[in-house]
Amino acid sequence: LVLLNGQHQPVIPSAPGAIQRWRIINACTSRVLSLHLTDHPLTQIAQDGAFLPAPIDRDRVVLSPANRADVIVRPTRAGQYTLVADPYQRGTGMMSGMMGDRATGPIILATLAVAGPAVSSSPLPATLPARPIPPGPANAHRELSFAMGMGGTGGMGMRFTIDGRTFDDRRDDQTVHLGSTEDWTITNTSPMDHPFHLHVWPFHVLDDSVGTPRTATRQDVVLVPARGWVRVRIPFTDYSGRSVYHCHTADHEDAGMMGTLTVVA
Ligand SMILES: [Cu+2]
Repeated sequence: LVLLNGQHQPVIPSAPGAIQRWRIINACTSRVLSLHLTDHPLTQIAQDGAFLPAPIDRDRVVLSPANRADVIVRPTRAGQYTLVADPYQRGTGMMSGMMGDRATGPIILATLAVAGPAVSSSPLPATLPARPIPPGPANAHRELSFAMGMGGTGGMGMRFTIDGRTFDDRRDDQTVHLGSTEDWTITNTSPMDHPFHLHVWPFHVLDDSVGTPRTATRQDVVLVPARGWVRVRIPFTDYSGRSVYHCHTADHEDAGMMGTLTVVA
């Protein structure tokens, strides 16, 4: 069961021509939401709370756990529009079957009910105040490897590791100098996707192994494809101190798929 603001399939009233801004947060523990609104584009203006360079009409917005998207919805005609989360395969082959991704059909999240007299609203701005990507070359490159294997606690179940290790808050996994810009390549040797999340320092996605269109803005969660990789550019500005990065699939994080990061002045 997937709820929207604690409600099952709520109705969102609107009028023809009226603008609504929806900030959609994927608060699911492990589900990737592949969202579309029937017969209507989702005009995305922000990702993870940061403006895109310009509004973009999308047929579909894909949010991994903890991703956020701000979308503008302006129906031109009266009618019923359905917000749907389509099935999304988080893994390949056997893993996908084990995770039950195939068994899940489309999920209706809400209905936009458009009725009444038309209203006029001002056009969207052509450009938005996005932060540009920090120029390269980066001061340093790092590689992180997300992996899964057999033999979790007590030898049973799965192990979820980053660079072969599970989380230990007494260990410093990465040490970075304040003010530096780094390119990190996060590889995923496992047969399922892992959403990489870094606290405190948002990043630009440079590239990934499956050609996902870039958001061209700062984000703080990115899906690392099964048996693939993502490359991100991280400006370590503003704050020194200790923080963490982790998989945002909650059960993987709980099993130790997390590391520590120390930014030193
Ligand atoms: Cu994971």
